[in-house]
Amino acid sequence: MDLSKISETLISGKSDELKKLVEEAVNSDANPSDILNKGLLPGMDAVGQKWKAGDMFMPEVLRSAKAMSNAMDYLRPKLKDDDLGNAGTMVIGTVAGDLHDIGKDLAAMMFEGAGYKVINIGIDQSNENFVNAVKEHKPNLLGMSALLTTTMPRMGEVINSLKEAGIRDQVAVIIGGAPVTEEFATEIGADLYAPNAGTAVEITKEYLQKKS
Ligand code: B1M
Repeated sequence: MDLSKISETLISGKSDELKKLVEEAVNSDANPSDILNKGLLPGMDAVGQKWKAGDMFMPEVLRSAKAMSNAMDYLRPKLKDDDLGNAGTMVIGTVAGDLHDIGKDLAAMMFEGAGYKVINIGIDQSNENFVNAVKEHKPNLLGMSALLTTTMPRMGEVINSLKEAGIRDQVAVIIGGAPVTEEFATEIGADLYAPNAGTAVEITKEYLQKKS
């Protein structure tokens, strides 16, 4: 089966059609790992590039991200454990007191689309929950999102808690959300700041490559 059709359908955001194509590919004995790596991931990569270039807008990106997520719900059980997570493991959540999840979920889907195994711990997560998730899942990347100026300080607190737990060095920390800035990220000791989910994936890749 021509897996580029899967990429194209993902870019166009046609969720039902995409799921049908992925099902057809699985039934025609295509390797699930190839469906992911040669169909879905290049499609999501192209979405990120087009968005950055201004050739796609937020509603279209969200449609593609939803289509990716639906296709992944079907494909995930068929993948071997090491198919997902080639790029690393990420824990992501929205900080305590903050219920906004649209940007965080978009970032989570973009990271999953880029080959990360993503553990999305959800909204309104206490500092302790972030630290416990890092201890439990041992990710190489921790993502935090905050949309309120009143909840942004939780991000610095989580970083301090990671230090206190002696695990700060084990994980790169990326933060984002509308009120968050590069200056704030530097101030609280985060490794990375991204103004949007596409950039987040890109700068993380560069950062982790440099580190390894
Ligand atoms: Co709220 N809200 N909200 N809200 N809300 C804002 C954030 C606000 C700016 C609106 C305003 O007043 N103009 C304002 C915050 C003001 C401030 O603190 N500076 C605000 C407020 C005040 C509130 C309440 C307090 C309102 C009230 O009840 N009085 C309340 C707080 C609830 C709480 O959290 N405790 C509240 C509630 C809500 C809803 C529940 C109604 C709803 C959230 C629904 C949901 O998320 N499921 C909501 C919404 C929708 C918004 C706005 C309108 C849109 C946010 C959004 O989803 N944008 C927002 C106004 C705005 O931002 N224009 C607003 C789309 C999304 C894709 O963008 O999340 O910024 P965003 O994500 C971007 C980047 O920031 C980045 O990537 C994404 C794009 O690619 N990014 C990351 C985000 N996380 C990242 C993580 C990364 C990397 C990049 O790496 C880990």
